[in-house]
Amino acid sequence: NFKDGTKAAAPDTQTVPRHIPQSLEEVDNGQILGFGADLAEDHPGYLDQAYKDRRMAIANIARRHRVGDPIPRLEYTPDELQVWGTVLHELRNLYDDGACAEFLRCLPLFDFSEDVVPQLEDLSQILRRETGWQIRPVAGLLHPRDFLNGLAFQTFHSTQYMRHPSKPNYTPEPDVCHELLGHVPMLADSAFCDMVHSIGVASLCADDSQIWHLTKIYWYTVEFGVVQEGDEMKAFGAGILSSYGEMKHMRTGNAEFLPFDPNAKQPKMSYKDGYQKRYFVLKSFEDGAQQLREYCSKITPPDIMARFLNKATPDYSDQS
Ligand code: HBI
Ligand code: FE
Repeated sequence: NFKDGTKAAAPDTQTVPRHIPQSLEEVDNGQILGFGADLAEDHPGYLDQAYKDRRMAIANIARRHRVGDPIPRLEYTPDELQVWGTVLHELRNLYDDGACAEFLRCLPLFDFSEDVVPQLEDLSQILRRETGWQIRPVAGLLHPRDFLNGLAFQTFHSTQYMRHPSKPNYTPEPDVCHELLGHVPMLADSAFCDMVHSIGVASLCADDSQIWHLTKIYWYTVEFGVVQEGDEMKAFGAGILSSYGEMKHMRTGNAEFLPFDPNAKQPKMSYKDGYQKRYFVLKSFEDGAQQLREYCSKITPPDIMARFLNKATPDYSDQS
């Protein structure tokens, strides 16, 4: 799970009105927090110069990428492919039992195989077709405001590098396995997308403390959310869907399950001390989307709500 970069919630001291991004181009994808190419001492790749060079090369693809251009394809190394294969193999066995129905419906659209690391560009095209969402490459952990603002433009910022091969079951930061197995399949479901979109729209006019609240909402839904199906709890959060241990932990019922309420004070996020102690439960994505639209309307002027939320699938015709 993420190590840092999400604690930048200083009190809002600015006096001039904040500029609200009018297009995805205005959402910064360059301000990377936490690990850039300088990995921290406790990162599994800290002493591996070849790994750091590789990370730098991949980060440069993201820095050079312009909205509307195809995402450059990466030739993954045998080491990287091995990691992907191992992770996919392990997780696949858990999905039938632990993943929500929407995830199971969407996963086959992507045709994942242990023999090839999927390319962001191909997945982005599938998402555009299914829900109108798209992927934009990013070098690492983005500032929360920029990351959340991207969601308002139906854009998911995704890393493209692989976790370190010494620890296939662990990464302290998002990597391509987490993004592609945890996040991307859910973004092919339109009810889920509506819910995430509302979080993004709410972030456009949010002050810094509201951004912090939305970061927690994002954490307890998109990263670690569960949805009730009959009398069972099924995972839709990417942090569960991309972690063998987290999925087992959630399914064996040693944690607490509480109803999701975006208006309530959200508990402190824990990402250092093992698995989640509590999960928040949605009745459905339609229900979650409704709750989040109501929250959004409290902090977002009606004209901005209308402009962003009533819009049909974005028009990509000028980008091809
Ligand atoms: N950046 N690249 C990337 N991926 C994330 O999942 C992510 C992020 N920045 C912030 C973030 N997640 C969350 O802490 C929330 O602010 C949304
Ligand atoms: Fe994530």
